[in-house]
Amino acid sequence: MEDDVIHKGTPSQAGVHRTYEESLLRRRGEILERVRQGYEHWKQTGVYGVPQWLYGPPKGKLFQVACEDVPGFGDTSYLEFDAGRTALVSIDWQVDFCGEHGYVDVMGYSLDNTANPLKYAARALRDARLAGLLVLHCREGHVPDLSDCPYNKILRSKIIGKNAVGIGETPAGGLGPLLVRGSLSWGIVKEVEPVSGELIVDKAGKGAALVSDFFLTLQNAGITHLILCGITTDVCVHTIMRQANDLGYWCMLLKDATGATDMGNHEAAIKMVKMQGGVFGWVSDSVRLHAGLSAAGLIE
Ligand code: C5J
Repeated sequence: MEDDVIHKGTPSQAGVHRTYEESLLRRRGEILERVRQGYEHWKQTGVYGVPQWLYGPPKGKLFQVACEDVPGFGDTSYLEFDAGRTALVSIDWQVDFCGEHGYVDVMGYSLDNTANPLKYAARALRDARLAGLLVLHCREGHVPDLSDCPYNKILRSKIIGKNAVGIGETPAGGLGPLLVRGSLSWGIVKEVEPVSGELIVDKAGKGAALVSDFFLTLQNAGITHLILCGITTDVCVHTIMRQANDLGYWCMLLKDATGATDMGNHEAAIKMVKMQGGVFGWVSDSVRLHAGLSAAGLIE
């Protein structure tokens, strides 16, 4: 009995030579082979295909949408989507960003640039609903006690706001406190309001990654591809698109269904997406989305 007792551990050579780097190199070989196949497919068809090796068999019908200036300016390629893994993301169409006496109006910007794209966003929403795509709306806003709003964000809004009205305060003629959850000014405008069953994510900031359950919601819904519309192109839309792109989502921005407080910023933001062969994803519009869904028989 006494002989079975271990009085001290015995040195061993096992595991001294790590296989970690070796297995990483094996994985790199597999990935580069998949990329080579994807590249051949694109060369033959002009399509950035859904990687079924990565996501599994399609959960819905596949459809393709023409995207502009990709891989280079003046070129056209097609982005392929699986209708069962695609979400239309409708970003921050709130009175605060495109309606009277809202946050943007109080800062003194014309509402034209942010309200005009509503017509195209409404079309994209209608088509996405008819095609059975998941629709997710988001809203920027803060809890009524402003405990989730950075002090400097409130301060800056008060300094630029007409009559020193900033976040958390109600301007003359306004519908409620600016950018505060539950206020009518924070609500999504009628033209693109959510319908029953659609997802709504509230975010306490411009992006979605650190300040909301946006990505968890998409992940739980099995979403891999995003079609983005909303306001503003250069702020919330761009931030969310960049965050999603970094996480590997395939992002396509509908350029006619998005707008900025400044037209120059809007144009620049669209161009930025297209640089480097699509550094943040792909750019298309509601007309080409309609054509792609229609060609796949998902809508009339
Ligand atoms: C801004 C947004 N522009 N939703 N917010 O402050 O883009």
